[in-house]
Amino acid sequence: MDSTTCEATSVPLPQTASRGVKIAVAGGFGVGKTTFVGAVSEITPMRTEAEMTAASIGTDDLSATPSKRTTTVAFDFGRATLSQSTVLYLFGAPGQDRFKFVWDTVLNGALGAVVLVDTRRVEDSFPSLDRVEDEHLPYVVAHNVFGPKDQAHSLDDIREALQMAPGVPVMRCDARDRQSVRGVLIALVEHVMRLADPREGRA
Ligand SMILES: Nc1nc2c(ncn2[C@@H]2O[C@H](COP(=O)(O)OP(=O)(O)O)[C@@H](O)[C@H]2O)c(=O)[nH]1
Ligand SMILES: [Mg+2]
Repeated sequence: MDSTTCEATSVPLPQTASRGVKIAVAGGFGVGKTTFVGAVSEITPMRTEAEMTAASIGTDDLSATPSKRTTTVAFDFGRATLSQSTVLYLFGAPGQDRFKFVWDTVLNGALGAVVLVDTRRVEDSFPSLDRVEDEHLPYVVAHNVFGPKDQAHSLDDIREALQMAPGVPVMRCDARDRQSVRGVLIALVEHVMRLADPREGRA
C-alpha cells in the first residue's frame, strides 16, 4: 500500500528557534536517505513511500539492500533542532533518475546538502553530486557504513573515487544512529558557515 505519513509533532519547536534552514539529503537508490532523515527527525518524518512491486525489477538495484521493501516516490521530510536558535528542515530526495523532477522542489532554497554514499556502489551517487555541484550548493559527503567490510575504504579512497574538490568534507556515518546523523549535519552547517566567511573564501 502506498503511504504518505505526516503525524503530530512529537517534540515542540523551541521558542528560541529563530532560524530555519533547509537541507537536502541526496544519494543513490537504497543508500539510506529515508533512514537518515528518520533517525534524526524530532517530528514523525513525512514519508512518501510506496511498496516496491514487480514493475521495479530490473530497474531498481536491490542487490546491496535485499531487505528494502519500499521506495521514496516524492521526498522525505523531517526536522532537527541543531541549537537553541537553529532548526534544520531536511528534505530527502528520491534516488532514482525517473524521479529527477522532484529535485527542483528539494533543492529550491536549500542552504546545503548531504550526499550519502554506499561504497559498494559509489557510482550511484554521481548524479546527486553532479546536481548539487551544478547548483553550487555547499555539501558534505557521508559514507553510510553498512557493515565492517565497508571500512576497508579510506576516506581518501572515497574522495578519489568521487573526484571531489579538496575542501569538501568527507566522513563516515551510520544513517540509523541519531548522534551519527547529527554529527554529519553539524559538519555541513560548519562547512556552510566557513564558505560564507569572507576570510575563508569558497573551497
Ligand atoms: N545495515 C545498515 N542498513 C541500513 C543503513 N542505512 C539504511 N539501511 C537499510 O538499507 C535499506 C535502504 O535504506 P533507505 O533509507 O530506504 O534508502 P533510500 O533509498 O536512500 O531512502 C533499508 O532497508 C534500511 O533499513 C545502515 O547504516 N546500516
Ligand atoms: Mg528513500
